[in-house]
Amino acid sequence: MAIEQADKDFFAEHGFIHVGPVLTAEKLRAAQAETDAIVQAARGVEENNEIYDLEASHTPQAPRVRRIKTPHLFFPVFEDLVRDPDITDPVAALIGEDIRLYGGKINIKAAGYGAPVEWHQDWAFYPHTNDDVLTVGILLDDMDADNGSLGIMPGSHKGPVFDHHSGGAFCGALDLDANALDFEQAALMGGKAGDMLIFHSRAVHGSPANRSNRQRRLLIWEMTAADAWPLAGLRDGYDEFQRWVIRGQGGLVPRLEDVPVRMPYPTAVHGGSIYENQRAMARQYFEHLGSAAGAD
Ligand SMILES: O=C(O)CCC(=O)C(=O)O
Repeated sequence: MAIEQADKDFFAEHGFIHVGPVLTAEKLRAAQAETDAIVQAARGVEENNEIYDLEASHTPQAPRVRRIKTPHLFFPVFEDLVRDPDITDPVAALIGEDIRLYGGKINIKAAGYGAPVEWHQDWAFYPHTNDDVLTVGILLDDMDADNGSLGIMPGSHKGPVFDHHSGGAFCGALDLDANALDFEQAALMGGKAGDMLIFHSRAVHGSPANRSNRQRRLLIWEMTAADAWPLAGLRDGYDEFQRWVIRGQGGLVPRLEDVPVRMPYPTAVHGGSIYENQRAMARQYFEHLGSAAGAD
């Protein structure tokens, strides 16, 4: 899908764009089948590990997976998709030819209970030296208001980094009492399986639990300009940082811009994933259906 100037203007103004289909039917089926197989393999898994983030109601006998972490590190189908030009071309149109993958994940909202993600800015987790930091979402299922659509606050990427702390520690979610945003204004990002969405990492976004009888799986790539360096340091070390230049060239000269920054410290009380981090937030916006006790 070619990105036109009108798309760039829309992105600059609103902080997101719906790119349209980027996966062929064959690639979509392969990604869906691999995701199903990974979820099946969670049978017997006792607790969160380097691959799985599990719903609070998960048991080894009845697996409930809420996220597959860094699928590109473990599963070739997903490593191939990281570098697929059908995916990186629209990204290059927005942030240039030199692109680094910062991270990746597959968020799974299972039918009937799949967990919400509370309102947040990705940039609050990983501020960089410049603004060319994007979140790229590839729908593995049709997504609509019923099965847990992602909502994005239009224009919020142009505003501040909001406070994502609770009780003095980072909690990965906007403090609803400190930040009076009208989330009714959020744009609901629907689409078809195989479509791609892109939003700026400072765009405020979140999504409700899945009450429908259809699962909603979203493959997410965090992509940055190769000269954007993470201000909190190289999480996985220098070699790994440079290994994930997925298009064009890396280098040793960060590009510095006057960007709003708030550091994600002290670290979250509950570590391991955004779902865990957000357990510590003072007041939740979305209803959590995921555990027998009714709290995710
Ligand atoms: O899966 C979703 O709807 C939200 C994803 C997200 O914001 C995240 O994982 O950081």
